[in-house]
Amino acid sequence: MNDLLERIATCIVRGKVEVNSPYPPDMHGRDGASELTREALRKGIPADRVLSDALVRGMQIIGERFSAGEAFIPDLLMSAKAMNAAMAHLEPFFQSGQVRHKGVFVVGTVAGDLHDIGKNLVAMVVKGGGWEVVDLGVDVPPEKFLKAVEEHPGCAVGLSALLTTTMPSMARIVREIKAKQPGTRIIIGGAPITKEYAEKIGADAYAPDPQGAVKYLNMAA
Ligand code: B1M
Repeated sequence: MNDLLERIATCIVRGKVEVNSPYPPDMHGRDGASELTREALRKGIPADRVLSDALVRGMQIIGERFSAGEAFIPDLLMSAKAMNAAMAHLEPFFQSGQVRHKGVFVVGTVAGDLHDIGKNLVAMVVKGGGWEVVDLGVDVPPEKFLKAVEEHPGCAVGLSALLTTTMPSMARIVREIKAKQPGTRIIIGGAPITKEYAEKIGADAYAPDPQGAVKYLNMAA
């Protein structure tokens, strides 16, 4: 593992956002996720490698610590803040520079669910894949998805869920969109989601990661 990527992952795990961040006190004055990500990109480390080997890896580690009772909600929030600061530097690297869009992709995290990092990554990579992205945010109810689908005829929809408890809300959104706009293609994803679950609730596709979402959208465009 590249030392720089390891240091970025540590900043994500510890919630060290940038050099001036006072938290965590023992990392005071040291570069944070923001500066180190910029440095990695400047040194030519590919953006997708920074994403998977440093940022996503860091979030996985803090998630495991949370499961083990060794980290708590404030720690997760600081990690999310560090992740967002780093992601801001990656965004330009995922832009395709295309002017003509392949279509509109409406994306959101389903009702009851506040996790937005995975959804933001999907939005960023799909946008880079040449799609216009309409991001509805988090905790999005069925009616808000339906309104967006009506406003963007022919769009594809992406639903993200991170909690087993919000998976039923995903099923409800799929049911309501398919009842009112049957031609709408819906792709779902998120840590607890599987291909079998997508089939069960009548979604058109499951993507394990943002690249899978782009692949499906381009195939069906
Ligand atoms: Co929460 N949380 N959380 N959390 N959190 C998890 C998901 C959890 C697995 C942690 C754990 O127990 N180990 C657990 C869920 C357990 C379960 O349901 N089985 C959990 C819990 C329990 C909770 C709370 C209930 C905790 C509490 O309050 N007691 C609470 C719920 C709040 C709510 O949503 N109503 C809660 C809150 C939070 C924070 C707000 C503190 C924070 C979120 C901050 C934010 O998003 N802005 C948070 C975090 C950070 C996590 C973990 C640690 C990290 C999630 C993350 O960002 N991962 C997470 C543990 C973990 O995942 N290891 C956890 C990085 C991200 C890049 O991955 O989102 O999976 P992910 O996205 C991936 C793929 O899944 C995929 O692409 C992405 C890139 O590869 N993908 C798609 C995602 N969406 C897609 C859509 C697609 C295609 C692919 O197509 C449309």
